[in-house]
Amino acid sequence: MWLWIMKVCRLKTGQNGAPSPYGVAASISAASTTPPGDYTIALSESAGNTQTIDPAVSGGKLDDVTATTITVHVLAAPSSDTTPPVIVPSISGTLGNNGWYISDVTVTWSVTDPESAITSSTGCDPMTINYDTAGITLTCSAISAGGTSSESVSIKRDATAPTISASVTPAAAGTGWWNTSTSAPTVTYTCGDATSGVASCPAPYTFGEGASQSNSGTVVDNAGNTNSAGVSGINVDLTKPTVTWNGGPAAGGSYYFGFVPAAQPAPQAMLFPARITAQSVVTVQPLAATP
Ligand SMILES: [Ca+2]
Ligand SMILES: [Ca+2]
Repeated sequence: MWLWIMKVCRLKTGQNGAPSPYGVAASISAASTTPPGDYTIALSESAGNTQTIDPAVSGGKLDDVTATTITVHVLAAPSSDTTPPVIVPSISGTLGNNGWYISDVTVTWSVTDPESAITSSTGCDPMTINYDTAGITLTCSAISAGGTSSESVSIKRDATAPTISASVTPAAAGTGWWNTSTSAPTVTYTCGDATSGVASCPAPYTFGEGASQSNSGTVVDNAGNTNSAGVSGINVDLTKPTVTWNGGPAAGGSYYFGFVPAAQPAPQAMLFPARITAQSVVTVQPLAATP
């Protein structure tokens, strides 16, 4: 609703040229859709001392006035709304850990004002965040006759699984087994995550003895996404084989092999060094066999 304020700018001129003691009366009305502003309206006297002032206004009436103008100031009506719009965000998506979303996130806004119309708003259209981000802030602002208000939301999205790889050291022996020569194998995990970061990565694991062993681990990022890796087919034998003699030489015993020359008189013994060195002594010991 607009408020009309009227000013009459010129008094009637009397017969002798002196200002008339009489004022000029007029009444003006306008539609509520008339925009605020200053309106200069030309006045002229007409027969019967009645004027229609402007097509936009009706009922104008002047009494015996000389040609002049009046200025009408149209002001906006004071608003009865003293509160700005109410803005409520709505967020849809799958929330993971630590405030991170692990899916696409759609943000919509409810903008209302029960007392007056929303005359303008910015940033209040629905928006979908379909990419990983460490943080984006969305702001909706709206204006009504009650004032301006704005609300913001911050979105963190990580919908990408962390990375993980497993490696075994040392390498196996040529037989494909880890043995006393290689020592026990250890699997080590390497983890990474681009957006929210790694929350936990599996610790290294050292295998004991056994065939066809396996081990796996799971990495978790700060948003709660997971990924796994592992190794399998790990054969470990760290125990040397045992040898049992059934008969024959005993472990630790010493035996002569080869030709044992007959005892010779000392002077002659010096003549047969080759025969003496032909004999050998073998000490029997357990073998350090490998699988
Ligand atoms: Ca309001
Ligand atoms: Ca991630």
